[in-house]
Amino acid sequence: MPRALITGITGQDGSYLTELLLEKGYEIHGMVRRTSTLDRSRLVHLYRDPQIYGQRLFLHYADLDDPTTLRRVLGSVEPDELYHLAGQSHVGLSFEIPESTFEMTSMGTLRLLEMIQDMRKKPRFFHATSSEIFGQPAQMPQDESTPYAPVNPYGIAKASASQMVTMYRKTFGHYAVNGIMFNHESPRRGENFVTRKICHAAAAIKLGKQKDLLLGDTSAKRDWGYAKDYVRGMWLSLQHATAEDYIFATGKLHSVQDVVETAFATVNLDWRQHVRKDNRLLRPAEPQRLCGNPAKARRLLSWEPTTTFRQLIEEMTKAELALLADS
Ligand code: G4F
Repeated sequence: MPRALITGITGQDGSYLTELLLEKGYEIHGMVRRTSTLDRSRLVHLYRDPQIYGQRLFLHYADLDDPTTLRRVLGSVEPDELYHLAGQSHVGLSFEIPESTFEMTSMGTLRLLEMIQDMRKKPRFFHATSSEIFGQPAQMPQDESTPYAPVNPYGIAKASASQMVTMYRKTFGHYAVNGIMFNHESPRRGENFVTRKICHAAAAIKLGKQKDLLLGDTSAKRDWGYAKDYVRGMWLSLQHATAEDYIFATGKLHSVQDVVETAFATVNLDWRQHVRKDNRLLRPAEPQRLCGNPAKARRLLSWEPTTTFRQLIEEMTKAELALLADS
């Protein structure tokens, strides 16, 4: 049975990746941080299943800024594949907590690479990096050769972590992959990201549980795909004969305003009556033209995004309606 270790297992991507790897017959180990609230809601259906938890799924306390715990877990699990998804992933917040963002994202990745360096049997390593490394790129769409030009602390931390991954691959021969993930969403997206915030608000307003929706820059554009497709890309990239970097993206740009109009149309509401601008939600700098070309992933991995933007936003909005109706 192949064995995988996942950092960030409790997040959106970690939970979908766990489900995919269980289907594929893996034994899965996840690293979790000790926090005052035990938020494992995305894994709860697996955690409560006695056929799975403690049989094929195991959770271990460890922290990216606590090397002893990392080394202990890596040494005892001896994974075949290590998926590194953990980190402070909110771009806006990275302006407020730049040091801890950099520490966790950049230094945390370096620590894992150094520990792998000391291992006799090295796992294949997947690093979930971000389109934010491109910041304000000269070319659109971006591919694996586009120069990094990050414009916020998060993007800078991801850029340096990605360069470390490349360096350990080229210099020391590690099987180490950068998956350059463009925005990817789902009903499991955190509530402070814009798609979930909008879909939640549209559903809550429809049900009379919320009045207004406050947003920052609604003209901002992103390349938005479906998270389940992107975790399939993570797995595929570690099955390829050689370690490569890959863009995972749809190649299509949509604005925050498009998300608003699609979500409110799904619940038959006029967005103009509910959406307002709040300048406090504007960021000091916005990336531009972040749109990916996934041709290499298509060519080497036969990877394709399966869900359109409209399907994604409609599904997220309907999931919010169902969740709110139950609460
Ligand atoms: O949903 P967002 O917060 O995502 P962002 O900043 O693009 O980052 C996400 O995708 C990256 C690329 O894959 C990841 F690396 C990163 O970890 C994260 O998953 O914001 C999207 C856009 C931005 O331009 C933001 O300024 O929406 C704009 N926006 C407008 N009003 C808002 C809001 N964003 C948020 N979170 N909340 C608002 O009220």
